[in-house]
Amino acid sequence: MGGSSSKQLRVLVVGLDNAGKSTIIQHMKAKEAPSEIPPTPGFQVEKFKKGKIEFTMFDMSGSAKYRNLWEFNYKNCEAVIFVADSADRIRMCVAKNELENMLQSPELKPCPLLVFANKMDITGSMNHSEVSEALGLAEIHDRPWTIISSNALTGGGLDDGVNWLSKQVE
Ligand SMILES: Nc1nc2c(ncn2[C@@H]2O[C@H](COP(=O)(O)OP(=O)(O)OP(=O)(O)O)[C@@H](O)[C@H]2O)c(=O)[nH]1
Ligand SMILES: [Mg+2]
Repeated sequence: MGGSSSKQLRVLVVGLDNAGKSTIIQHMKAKEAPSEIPPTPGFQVEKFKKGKIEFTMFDMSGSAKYRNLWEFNYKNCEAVIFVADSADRIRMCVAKNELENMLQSPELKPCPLLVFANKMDITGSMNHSEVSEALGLAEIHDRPWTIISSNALTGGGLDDGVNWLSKQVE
């Protein structure tokens, strides 16, 4: 009480359908393995506190028919989490295109970008440097970014991601 001021942070969470966005958010929120989550229709807003930060996460649907909703939150957000399915080699180029489109939008501020190379538990999945290369992250110069391998089922890597985001906005 009194003195411990908490900071609000609005985070846009995007990536292709089935990447694990909602599972990641549920795990961050509840600190336990989430039960099977259905595809997000449109988007959903989740709020929770971690350390000194009150996160508001805009959990966007990655489904092709809803991806046009992402841009309505570009103006509004102060950080972006892009979730890639490391096991989905075939659609990694689609993910790259969507990421590029987003980063080219003048509406999106030069806010921090956290990329999760999710589903690292799946045999044969790409490691984080392969995902980084496939997404062309090295070409991003207009904002702080990082890539972290994650497993949304066990929570592996999620705290590292939250800590990185928290540092960026301190
Ligand atoms: N093996 C494994 N499965 C995961 C992981 N993260 C999520 N999943 C599973 O992947 C599926 C999709 O997860 P969601 O969290 O619904 O994916 P989403 O990105 O929110 O998908 P949309 O809402 O459709 O855009 C679910 O069956 C999850 O249980 C992970 O790290 N490893
Ligand atoms: Mg979802």
